[in-house]
Amino acid sequence: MKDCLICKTPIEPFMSFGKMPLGNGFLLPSEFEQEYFYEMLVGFCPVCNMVQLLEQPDRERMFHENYAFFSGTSSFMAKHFALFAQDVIQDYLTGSTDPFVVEMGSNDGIMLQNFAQAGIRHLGVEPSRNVAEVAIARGIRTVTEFFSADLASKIVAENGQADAFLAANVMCHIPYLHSIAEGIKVLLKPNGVLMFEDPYLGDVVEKTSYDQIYDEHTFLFSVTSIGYLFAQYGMEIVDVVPQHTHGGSMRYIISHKGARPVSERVHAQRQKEIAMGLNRPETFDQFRQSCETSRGQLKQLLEGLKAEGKRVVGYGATSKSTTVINYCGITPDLVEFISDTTPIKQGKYSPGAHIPVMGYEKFTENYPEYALLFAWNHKDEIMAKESAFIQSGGRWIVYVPAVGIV
Ligand code: JHZ
Ligand code: SAH
Ligand code: ZN
Repeated sequence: MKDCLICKTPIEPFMSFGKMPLGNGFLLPSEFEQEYFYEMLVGFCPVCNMVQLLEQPDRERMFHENYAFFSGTSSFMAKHFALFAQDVIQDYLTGSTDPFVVEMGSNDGIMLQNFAQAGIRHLGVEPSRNVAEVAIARGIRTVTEFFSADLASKIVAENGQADAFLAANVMCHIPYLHSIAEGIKVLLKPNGVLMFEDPYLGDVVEKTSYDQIYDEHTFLFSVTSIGYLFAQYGMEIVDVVPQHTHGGSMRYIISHKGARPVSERVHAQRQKEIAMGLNRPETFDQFRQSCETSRGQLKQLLEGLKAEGKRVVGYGATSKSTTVINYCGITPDLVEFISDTTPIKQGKYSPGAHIPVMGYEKFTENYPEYALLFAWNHKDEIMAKESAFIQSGGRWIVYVPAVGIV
């Protein structure tokens, strides 16, 4: 039993993935012996409905000066964040003289560059030094720290309150969300908005995309669980906007209670969550069974291809793939190597299973018969540029929403 990180109700896991390494823990052979593992247990809180990890590595193990994920590796995501910034500017900044925007988890500046270019006062809060340095080099104001209630007070003292507090794919990474909510409460102007997006629990359940569960993803959010958390700080969700990014995400727009009208979409999405059973423990027993079925099918497919002597290469050394590879027992004899465009991952080995990670040229210079699409969330972007692979006779292996060859 562990206490729910949001409401302190004691909860039991509905699923164990067993011992897992760090999702972004790409490593060298000299580091194999000391590789870090933790027990990946997932629980559902029947009171606040938050889905969460019951054990998690310390934050410094995950976010540091050698962080492996650079947001700028996807051009589709760069466009997404340009549109996100445009929405913020149009909908929430036009009425303000000298507006101020804070982003938590700003990484290489993929979102804030749009505010910097528009001459809008901004501040990124990004603890992983190597990615933060990319942003700083591009003229984006960034502090290399973890956001917290203490840091929020410092930011206010130095810059005044913010019109908008933004966070993409980071809120769900933070177990100490009470400190974050407290900080945002202090940081936001009376009419300010909090806008954040993260993978949506409804999509994960619907698509059996269990690979969204790994060390960095402490939580899988829903409108219900997020509403519960922020209500404790006198804040409310005023709008929700589903997103196609990262395999199905939700954008939450939150303000101080009563400051803005609440969209009908918020209530409608809560009703959908009830209809999907996201408030019931049985849903997660069912989810576990679906994960087990998916695992069996993927393993069988890869073993069959191996028996036929086919070459299979992984496409995208994603953090998500760490869960799939280790949960399904995918070994270097089933997947020859993983192709990835991120320099810091190349020449290293995948966490746990130690499949080599190679530069993209290794993929193009000798196409395999099959590519296992670990970066399935970037499918449209990838398919659009891989016609030569298909023309060479290559096929894609996918596992979300179902295992198959496409
Ligand atoms: P991608 C990371 O997850 C970690 P990951 C984190 N926890 C999170 O939530 C999201 O990001 C935001 C490569 N690639 O985006 C680049 C190609 O090689 O699915 C990346 O290594 N060729 C913060 O790691 C990986 O794939 C390509 O054409 O699951 C994609 O990682 C493209 C498009 C990507 O996030
Ligand atoms: N927003 C970007 C980056 C997501 S990666 C995108 O959507 O692509 C998550 C980032 O959050 C990492 O760069 C990590 O270093 C950072 N992070 C983790 N904990 C944080 C915290 N407490 N405060 C601020 N950033 C944090
Ligand atoms: Zn709870």
